[in-house]
Amino acid sequence: MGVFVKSVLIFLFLFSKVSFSNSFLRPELMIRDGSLVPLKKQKLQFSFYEKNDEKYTKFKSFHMKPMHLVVVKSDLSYFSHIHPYLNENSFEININDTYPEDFDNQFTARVIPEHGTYFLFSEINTEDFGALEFRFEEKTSEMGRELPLEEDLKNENGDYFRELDENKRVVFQVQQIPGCGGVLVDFVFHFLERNMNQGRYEDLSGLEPWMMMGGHSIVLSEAGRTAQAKTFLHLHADLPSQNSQYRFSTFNRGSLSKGIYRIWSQVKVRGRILTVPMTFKFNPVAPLECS
Ligand SMILES: [Cu+2]
Repeated sequence: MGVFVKSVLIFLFLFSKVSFSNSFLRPELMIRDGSLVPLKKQKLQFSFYEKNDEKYTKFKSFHMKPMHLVVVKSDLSYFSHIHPYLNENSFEININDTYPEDFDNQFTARVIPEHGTYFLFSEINTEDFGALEFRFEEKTSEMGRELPLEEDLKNENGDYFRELDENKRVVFQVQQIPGCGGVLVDFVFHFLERNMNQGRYEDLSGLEPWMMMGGHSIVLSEAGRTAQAKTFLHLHADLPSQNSQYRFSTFNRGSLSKGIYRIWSQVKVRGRILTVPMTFKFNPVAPLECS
């Protein structure tokens, strides 16, 4: 690349306004054009620096990717889970662009669909510090609308459900098993399909693993006005062996408090990724009293 082109590119990149360091590395997010523009193809570039300001280089991939990046609008109305590529020790990806050759980057086309504030949660794996998570906040040039989070509907059994199309639906439950020092919380997605002959709903068939796991999910709290203040969980489920019920588990030591949450589950079925959001009320139960 010529020196002139390079300096123009450097000029076009501006530093992120809000990012959150952890005690190991300082992150830097550069956005082509300086700030996010709805539906415009833009390159995001993430770099990480050590305390002495040297660029960190010892990355390892996990779940088959060098970086997992979740981008949500601040009102949690939009979600995408994408995978920047490692290039000269920075992680790069074009958002609002398509990667037809990369199945795992099919959600890059509509990362910033409209004006507003966006939260970026990036996860990397390092040789020295293990897996690390970094959060960023970016705004487009206009405020954008903020939609309230509406709890999903419940069926006659009191379980949340969502129709995916006229023949597929998901039933969602939160189960809690008290333990010593915390509570095992299972987020259970049961995927069902209508049997055309009998009319009733049965287990969905054709489940496949995606990125080495049965299913992937992201949990975010309604509470917290900033990316840093939100509760963020990235959970995985095994591929169901008997039925089509995915169980995303976490041991709650207090990070999940009473409130409204949104979870997005992503599973691969018959060659396609199904992304299913659910908005639910969470009421934590008390852990066991253990001596
Ligand atoms: Cu990922």
